[in-house]
Amino acid sequence: MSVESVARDIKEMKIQGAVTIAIAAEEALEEFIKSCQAGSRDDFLSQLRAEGRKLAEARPSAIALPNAVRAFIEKVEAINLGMPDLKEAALLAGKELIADTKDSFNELIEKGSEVVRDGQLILIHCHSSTVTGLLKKAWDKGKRFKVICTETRPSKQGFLSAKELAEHEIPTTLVVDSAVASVMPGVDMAMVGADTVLKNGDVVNKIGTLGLALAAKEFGVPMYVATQRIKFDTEGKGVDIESRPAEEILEGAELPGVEVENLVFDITKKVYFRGIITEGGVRQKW
Ligand code: RI2
Repeated sequence: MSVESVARDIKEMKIQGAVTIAIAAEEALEEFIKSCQAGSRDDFLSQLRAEGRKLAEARPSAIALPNAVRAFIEKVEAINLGMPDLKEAALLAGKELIADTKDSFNELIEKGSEVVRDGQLILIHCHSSTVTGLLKKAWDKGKRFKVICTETRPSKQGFLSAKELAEHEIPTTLVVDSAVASVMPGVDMAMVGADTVLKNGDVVNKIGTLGLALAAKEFGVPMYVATQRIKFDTEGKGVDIESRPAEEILEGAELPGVEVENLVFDITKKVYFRGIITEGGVRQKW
């Protein structure tokens, strides 16, 4: 897919999940390189940077996107060749990066699956391919547990999680977001993905994560975040907390005189998490 199509699909939530959008961006840059007709190294690199910028800004709260674009461009800039050899070498470098991103996902779900215990009731939020991947891996290893998915208004990404887990034959219950505190006393572990891990360790994730964390703390339920290191804000630049169109909440309803605020992400302090799960393993406590 072209850079424009991928950037549009990310903005319109047709491509969602922080690591999925990072991989989609890397693949879009690969496609761009294939079709690029630049005649000189400088022209090639400046076109690649311009395409990268279009992708990097598509989901402001997910730092994996600019991180993936930057990693891609830095890899290509480090190749000391002119055209046309640079194009071939850049394609190889891009393939390597895509493979690395996918490998880190697989390593994470393998290591993270060890956190899951037999008999647990696990509460998850939104759709994190990392969390659902980790749970499916634990199930495949023979662990038996149940999952509660929040609906995750307004885009209802929790439906995706529930469907995916049920298709894997994992016993799954869907609840509305406002039921989180009510179901929490029966939960053994809460787990969420991340859009960005800020330099101070706080976690940017789908709206509702903060409320879930507060409820988990109140009821003494351990909460984990599962995230690839590509989502770390290593430079400390921070991210914008994205607001999306009111229509996502209103769904055609008319409420004259009512201001609608569709905040999409929130920030949860690191102290709310029992541990962080990355491709490096499980780190209990911060
Ligand atoms: P993976 C999603 O947001 C959710 O907030 C989810 O927790 C996070 O991405 C991580 O997803 P969005 O980017 O990378 O779809 O684990 O809006 O798939």
